[in-house]
Amino acid sequence: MAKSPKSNQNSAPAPPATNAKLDELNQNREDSTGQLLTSNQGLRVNDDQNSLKAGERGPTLLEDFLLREKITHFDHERIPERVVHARGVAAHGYFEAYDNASQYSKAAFLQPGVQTPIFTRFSTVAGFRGSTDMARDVRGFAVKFYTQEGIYDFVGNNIPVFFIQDAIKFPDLIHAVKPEPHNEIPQAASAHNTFWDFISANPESMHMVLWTMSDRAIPRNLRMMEGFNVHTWRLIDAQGKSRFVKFHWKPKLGIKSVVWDEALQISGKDPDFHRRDLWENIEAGNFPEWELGVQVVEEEDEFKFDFDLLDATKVIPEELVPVTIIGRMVLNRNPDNYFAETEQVAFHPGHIVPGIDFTNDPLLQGRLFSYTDTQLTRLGSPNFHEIPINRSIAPIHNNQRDGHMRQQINVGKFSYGPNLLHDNAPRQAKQAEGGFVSHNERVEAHKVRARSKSFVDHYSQARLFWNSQAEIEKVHIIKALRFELGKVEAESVRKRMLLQLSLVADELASRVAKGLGLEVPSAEGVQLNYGLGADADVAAHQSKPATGNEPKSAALSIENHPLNAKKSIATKQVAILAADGADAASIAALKKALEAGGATAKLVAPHLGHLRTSGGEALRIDFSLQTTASVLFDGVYVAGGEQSVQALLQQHDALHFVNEAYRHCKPVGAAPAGKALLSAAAYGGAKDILSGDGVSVGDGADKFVQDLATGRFWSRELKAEPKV
Ligand code: HDD
Repeated sequence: MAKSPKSNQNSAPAPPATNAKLDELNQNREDSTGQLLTSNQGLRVNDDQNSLKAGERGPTLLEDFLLREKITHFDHERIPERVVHARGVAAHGYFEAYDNASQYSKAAFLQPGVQTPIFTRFSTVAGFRGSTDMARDVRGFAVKFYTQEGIYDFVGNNIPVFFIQDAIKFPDLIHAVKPEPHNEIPQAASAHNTFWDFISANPESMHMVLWTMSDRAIPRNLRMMEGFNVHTWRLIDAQGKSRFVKFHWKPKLGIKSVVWDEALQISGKDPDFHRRDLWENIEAGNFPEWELGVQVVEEEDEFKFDFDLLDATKVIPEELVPVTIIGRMVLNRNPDNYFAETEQVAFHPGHIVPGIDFTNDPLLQGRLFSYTDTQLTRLGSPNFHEIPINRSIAPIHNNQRDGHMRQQINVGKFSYGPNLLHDNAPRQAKQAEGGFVSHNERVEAHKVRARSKSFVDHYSQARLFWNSQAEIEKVHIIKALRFELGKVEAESVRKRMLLQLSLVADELASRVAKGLGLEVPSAEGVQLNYGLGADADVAAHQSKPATGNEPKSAALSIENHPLNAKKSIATKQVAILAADGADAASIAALKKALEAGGATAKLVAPHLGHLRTSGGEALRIDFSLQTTASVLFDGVYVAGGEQSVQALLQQHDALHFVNEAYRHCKPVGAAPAGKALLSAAAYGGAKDILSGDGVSVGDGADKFVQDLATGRFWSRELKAEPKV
């Protein structure tokens, strides 16, 4: 459970959507409004629609420098997409430190009340740039802090653990998860045969894989998911004392996900579902907000846990070390240009400031190499820090020079140090002047290529995660595994996965096995710890099968998560189904109740344009039944008015709309006349629609709004499919 500090939480008014970084970006913004067309050299252009030819019907002349400039620039518009996290969306905002962060860290941006401009990019991992937002995948959660002491990058995910313990395995993991190389199938999903082949032979993945098979991997939107910096880091206080820390972003609106069937459909109906949601909410002033939390462990307590703090496949359960909230982040402005900002932003876990430092987590250590290296390919030059979105607002002075696309004009003849002719400028900064000094950890060791035995237990925390899930969450994990493993062609891989799952929990393995039509194989005599060196003592590194009843941790579940205790309808979207003859009063009453709680309603009708209410009023329709779907909303309400309901009864799409919302366990409501539509939509898995939980007919707006705040009514799914 998160501890709340005595803080100036929410006390500071939201600053206008400008800040030091946004102001600095002004020098690069270009607005053509009212301007004349020019070439890239500033020449005014008279005609850029016709090339220069020898006669109207003759050949184009090589002389046409305007044609050549335009086409050449176009030919070079693309840069390599990120090898992972290619599909992303980002927004500007600010971070504000509460009054309790400075006790742990001397970082200037963590001092009481300090506001720091930030740029946050969310992403999927496996899909290409043009893939769907709704793939079952980890979400990247990367925050660039433009601090007074330079750039600090938080390069995290929405899942607190990782698939592997050592960065040297990352290329294997990513080759396995990306589309298979011979035919580039499947897109925007984890590859089937290769991914599960890798996972089934890599027990350290078992914890993370359960997270990715859970609803965490299909978030409702990016505003309602947690963020984690995964590794254990160090915070260094003003006295130089180091403490271990795990960072968390806690969404103010709680954690919400969709169900898999919705995700599949959203991928077709609106592949931009997440980026659209983020964009529209920021435009509407519903600024997404997260609180930054820390789990702090004193150095002397490093070995008091039964897992290793340096092992990125482990969480520190919040019951063992509570999360202390130390600040908040608000996203309040969309970028001006996707390429210039969201595509060119370059994150790096090695961008740190005094007050934060690394640990020896071998996954983190490898990352510290990878991120600069990848920018050299992607952005093409060691000068990527000069690209406007990457530029620090703290001044930059050093002896680095030249390179492709260098922007800075370094004056003078001194580009080395020490120099006596220029008073040693730029001079090294003392610690007291903010000079960065690495934490002086004592390290004395043999050089070995090895994995620590303290990293070996791969199942206990996977089991803790499984045990912590509510029944509906377990059902979703089982269904996800049946789906994913069902796509695997090799039976040997499916069986090996069942074996791995059985070492997490027998119940998990046997329920998945039922869907695959297989028996769970026996673990006897199987050596499980693959991926060690050829001469490694595999027996000594044998993972321990988890046994006994392990405790639960509420923060690992979505259903039981403390953040979800507070019910709210804020920013939820409701579809009101209506047609000509609808009763304006029922629509107005619902809209008013929704707007009072910060939710919005969209009018969905058989056609676009306007509908005429029973009182003769013209209401603007937001979507036709053909251009939207229930999967894009949080709840569905059928407006009153006999004529309207009769018209909707003639529309298969209207029946499907209601039926589907019910099957996805969303609140369904209707004015009294709308009961007929609900009855007609009661087929298949929705046959008990009129008696189901979270269904309100003629109960007025209040009951529907209450149901909307509750969110989902899982009893329907558990009843419809009792034996999953
Ligand atoms: Fe990574 C991008 C997060 C392990 C190598 N990573 C990237 C991004 C995020 C993460 C959010 C996208 C940043 C953006 O929006 O531009 N990565 C993680 C987390 C990890 C992790 C939370 C484990 C705890 N990554 C990891 C390892 C390696 C990389 C072990 C390599 C050894 N990651 C990269 C990369 C990327 C990247 C290849 C691709 C594009 C980029 O860096 O800028 O360098």
